[in-house]
Amino acid sequence: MNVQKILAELEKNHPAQPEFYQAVREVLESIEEFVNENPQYDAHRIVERLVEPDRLIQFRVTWVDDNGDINVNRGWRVQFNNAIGPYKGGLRFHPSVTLGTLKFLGFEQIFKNSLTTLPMGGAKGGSDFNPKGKSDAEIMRFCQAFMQELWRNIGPEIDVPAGDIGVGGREIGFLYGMWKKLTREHVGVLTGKGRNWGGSLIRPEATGFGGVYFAQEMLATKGTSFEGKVVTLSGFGNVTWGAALKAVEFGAKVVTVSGPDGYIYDPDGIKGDKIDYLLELRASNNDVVKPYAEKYGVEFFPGEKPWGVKCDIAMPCATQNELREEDAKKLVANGCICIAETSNMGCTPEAINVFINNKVMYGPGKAVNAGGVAVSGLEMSQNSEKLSWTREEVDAKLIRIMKDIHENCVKYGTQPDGYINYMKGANIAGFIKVADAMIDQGVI
Ligand code: 2IT
Repeated sequence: MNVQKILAELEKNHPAQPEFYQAVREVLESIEEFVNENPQYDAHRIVERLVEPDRLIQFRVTWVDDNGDINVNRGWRVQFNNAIGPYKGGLRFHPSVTLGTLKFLGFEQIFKNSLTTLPMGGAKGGSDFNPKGKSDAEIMRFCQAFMQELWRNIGPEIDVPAGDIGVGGREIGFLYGMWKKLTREHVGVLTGKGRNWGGSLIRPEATGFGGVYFAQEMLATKGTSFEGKVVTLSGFGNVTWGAALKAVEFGAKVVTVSGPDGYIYDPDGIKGDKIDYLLELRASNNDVVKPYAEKYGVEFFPGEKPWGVKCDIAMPCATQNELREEDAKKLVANGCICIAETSNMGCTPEAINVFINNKVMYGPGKAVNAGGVAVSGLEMSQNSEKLSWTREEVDAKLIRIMKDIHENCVKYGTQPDGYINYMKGANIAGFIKVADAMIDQGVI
């Protein structure tokens, strides 16, 4: 496999999508040696086929705001690869979303979903709609307009969207309502549904819980745990909330959360009511964390990220490329032992190099945050058998899945000196299952 040639072709064929190139480059560089040792993959042109999405769907979303004005947004669904199961992946509503963003996320999702051990292909979708400052009624009308286009392209055995940034339980409800009205079916076409109409217990917490379970496995390789550790988190949404709950339950002290406006530092630890308050912040549609500082009398650092705060464990839980080289250097200098990337591609390639060169444990998003989509997969299973499992049952399965992902990363990522390169391990393990399925299914 000629990585440089494939990347050059990719840039030519998919102009101006730097996040997509970044995600592809990381995977190709990680799997290069493995692919060259296993010539069947090149013989079937697996990598060239894998970097090209199966299908891109783009549509206009037209909706009316509370003033009666007409608004126009773009909507997309990238159906990337369904070799191992129906397309599966979240929807992101954020003004920064472009087709390139969704291609990077869809590409990552292929490997992540493969790692979960469940039968799910990779997809992603969303819109450049900005939920900030919108009323609930505006959000509902937007979701309805979005689904009026998307519904033809999805289905419980075709493509099963879920939430991501800007899409939580409320939005999934509005999207599902319109799907149901248009199709007259009540089936498991979206995940992250409400508990009383087909949703799974633990799905809201799953990404954060899974991230902490994975980090716990990483720490165990060094004979340590969350007990008594200081943890910095970024973000303040669903993922951050779940991670904070579980890290505190495991005996850690969580000292930061952040938003686009800056970060807050709470030296007493974010626990109990303070964690629940994050849900209120998210529901307010304001996209800021400063009110936390005002409510609990702690310091707010406008425009800054939390990576300069001394910690043992750092868990980026917000958005892509939010942890850069200079942040990574600060974390290493401050003695951080574990970076568990709970967001998608939260660290830049330069930051990852700093961790790997310093032999600091770094878990990549596609492994660490796979608990979210894994419990989505369990929601699909429950919908198919028309049963709902107990909290204990879902949690036990999530723990098993995160342990399996960790074992797979160790299997393919352990270096001769014993350092575990989780990025390499996750990319190779995720690749094998999809690539072998593609070979089995012929040239399609
Ligand atoms: O990035 C992700 O894995 C998600 N946003 C969750 C996807 C899903 O289908 O639950």
